[in-house]
Amino acid sequence: MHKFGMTGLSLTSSLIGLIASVLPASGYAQEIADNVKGFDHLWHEVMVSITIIGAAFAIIMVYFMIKYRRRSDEQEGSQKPMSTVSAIGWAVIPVFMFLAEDLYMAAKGWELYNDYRNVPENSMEIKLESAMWSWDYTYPNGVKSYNELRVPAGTPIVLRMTSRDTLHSHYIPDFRIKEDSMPGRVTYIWFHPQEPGEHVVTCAEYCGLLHSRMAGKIIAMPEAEFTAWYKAEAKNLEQNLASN
Ligand SMILES: [Cu+2]
Repeated sequence: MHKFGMTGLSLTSSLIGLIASVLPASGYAQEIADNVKGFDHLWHEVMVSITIIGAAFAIIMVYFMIKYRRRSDEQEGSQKPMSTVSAIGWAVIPVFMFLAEDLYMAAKGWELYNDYRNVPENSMEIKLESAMWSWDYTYPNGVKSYNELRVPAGTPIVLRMTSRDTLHSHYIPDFRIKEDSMPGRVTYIWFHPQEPGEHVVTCAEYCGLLHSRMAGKIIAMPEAEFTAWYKAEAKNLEQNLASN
């Protein structure tokens, strides 16, 4: 009996472990996806994959070109035509092998795309209106800034974007994210500055004469420093409004 009891217990606990590992993480503390690592990793995998496949094809082709080259003008090949079955086999099997590889990569791409579209909980929401030729940011407390976005390091940031005039695209290379902004529609991107530091913002959608000058920066600050700056700016804003 005792023995049975133990088995039942360990079975139950391993069942609980299994269920816990299958359940989605939502409901628990949400882990913030690392898009930078994810995209870099996928890019690396794609490069490795095409390099290996490309090199293998090139080596085999060169080997065959030398081995089966024509040695004199009169020489004729002795190879018999392939049977239908082996011709189909040689076409279909490699296609599925490479397709499997492509689908595997594509699945990883979809996963990353989902991360890129799923805004983490407790993100700080900042409005962005792009215009010829500037980035106009508005913080939740009404503070505005132009071409320079200060954010607290460690907090995910979501930009809700629209445009005053034409199409622009808010591109932050360091965070591997880019999204168009356009009049009459709200689009979004989010990023997670984990450390204090500066990051270039640039416009990635040709928007007229000064498109190439449409650059800005994200300044991720230590949280306490950001809070002090944020409060001071809010106070300035209040005083300006009161004096007008
Ligand atoms: Cu632009």
